[in-house]
Amino acid sequence: MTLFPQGAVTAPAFATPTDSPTHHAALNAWVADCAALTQPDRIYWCDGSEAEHDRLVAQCLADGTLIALNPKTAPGSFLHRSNPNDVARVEHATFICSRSKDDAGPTNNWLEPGEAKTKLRTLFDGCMRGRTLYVIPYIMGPVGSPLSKVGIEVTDSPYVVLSMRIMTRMGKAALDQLGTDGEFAPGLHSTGNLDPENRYICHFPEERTIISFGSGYGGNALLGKKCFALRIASVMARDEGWLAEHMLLLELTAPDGERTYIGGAFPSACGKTNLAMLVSPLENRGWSVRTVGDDIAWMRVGPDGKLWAINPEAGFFGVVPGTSLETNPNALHTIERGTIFTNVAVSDDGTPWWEGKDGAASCPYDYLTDWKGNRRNVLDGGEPFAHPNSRFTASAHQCPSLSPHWEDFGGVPIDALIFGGRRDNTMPLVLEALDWNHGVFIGATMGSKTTAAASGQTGVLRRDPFAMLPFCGYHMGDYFAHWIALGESIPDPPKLFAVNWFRKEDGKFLWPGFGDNVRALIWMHERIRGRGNALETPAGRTPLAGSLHMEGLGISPERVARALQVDKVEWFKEADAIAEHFARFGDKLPPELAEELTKLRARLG
Ligand code: OXD
Ligand code: MN
Repeated sequence: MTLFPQGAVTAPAFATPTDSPTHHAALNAWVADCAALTQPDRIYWCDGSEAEHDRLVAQCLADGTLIALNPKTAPGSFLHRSNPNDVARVEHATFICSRSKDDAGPTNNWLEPGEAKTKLRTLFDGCMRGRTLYVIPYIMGPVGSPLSKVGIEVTDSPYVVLSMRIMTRMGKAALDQLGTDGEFAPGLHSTGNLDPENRYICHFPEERTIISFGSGYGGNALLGKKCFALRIASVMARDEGWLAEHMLLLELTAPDGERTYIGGAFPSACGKTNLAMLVSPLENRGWSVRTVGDDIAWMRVGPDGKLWAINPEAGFFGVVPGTSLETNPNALHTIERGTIFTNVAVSDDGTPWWEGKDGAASCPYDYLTDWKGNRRNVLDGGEPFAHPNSRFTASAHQCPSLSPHWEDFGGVPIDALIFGGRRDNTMPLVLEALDWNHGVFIGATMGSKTTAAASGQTGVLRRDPFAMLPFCGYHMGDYFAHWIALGESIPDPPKLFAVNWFRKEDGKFLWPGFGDNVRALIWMHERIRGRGNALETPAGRTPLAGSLHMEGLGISPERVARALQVDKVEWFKEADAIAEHFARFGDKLPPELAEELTKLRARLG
């Protein structure tokens, strides 16, 4: 495999296979190729050990990449401040470089692969001079699982190395899994000089390769996550008949011990981590939720005919602001120690702080140093102290609600899939799809208000099919067709649902959300087992009055009814908006989805 085939490059003397811990010839050749182009001072192969971690941390503390936090209030945790121009995913600078433009489809930016490589070649030329080139072998999925896949990230960022060590199974284990001729997805990354004008996150789906330049932000730089586990893996999944999805995974246990596994697609920063780590207010009634994953699911049909899912990640890269004991105690406990915080604020005693941390209580500090490093009086107002997309990076093992099944080799059997978004109106609290194709229609037409997870305007409604708009590595119309086709090939398919925790009335949320969302999950659990009453509405099935578990819910049945309402006037408008959305896909729109729209209109009358 030659990354930059056009133009000869000569590997420098230090980049010989003998310096490498592997006899994997293609891997050694590729690393040598990267080194020849980028001209680092050193090449370092990461082994994933504790000693390596400690050395890197010491180096990052010395050069200011990391700032030590208070060992009492945040033991083993560090703060990283990114360049203020580099705080989120950059969708405008993210490219699918498929051979044919049509394969990228109308929802992706496309660059012709040769043109992209020429551009990248210029940017990478000598960009690691004076720096170390780190080779990160990593596994997405449990070590040794037949569902796992190996990636190699070459980077010049020690922050990326430390973060990949948390987010993936990294180092020697990955090289062992790869052997001397295993397949891997190559990824080359450099922060370059962080010039936003020269920022390119490029994917070459046919070569399963990622090349990312000019950003150190997680979604652009931790190549195992969005780039491999979603954009490249979605193409692999299409080719091989499985699914790579932007979904949380959770385990719901009923009082009788029966378990339901649920996957949930929500756009970025719409509460996936909160739902995955939900604390059930009905725990004392026997209903509990445990976490399997909070962002990505790889799913394939198992021998029993069900869909089985793994979480390919080993940690959480979550949005910090709003995380409190009230909203997500499990996340708060997860990040009590051993966490890399990026772009949060810090108190004078070195305790990390963010908007919403104190819940209903007031901020205990008079002064805070904001995410840009400016010490300000907390009463001064002005910009938030923590960036709205500030993040925590923490190992899954630190999560108190982690399911004992979270790294089962074969994954967990999926009973339900949820599609959710942030919408002020139209979409009810919970809706059951009439059948598989109707569920795919719901996924394909998901709308949600934009958030700070990507650069650009926030709070505007956009269609984000399957929460995959920024992550699907091929033509979205073909992706819909893949979902439709898969329905026919799963003998025992999961039930499909939509949810909307964010519906508003007079500017206020109708539903309390957070832990109380378990009530919608319980209704799903019942529906999957042929119980739980439902009302047929033109949009799908909603819980019949009295069939949602209401014990301890502090709101009136009338308010719940309004949260569940399917308003025909809103849905007429929705149908028109869906028609407009579908028009983008031209003749790639599967006829089954056009038919679903016709059926929706017919049901509306
Ligand atoms: C994420 C995202 O970081 O979706 O998970 O942006
Ligand atoms: Mn995400």
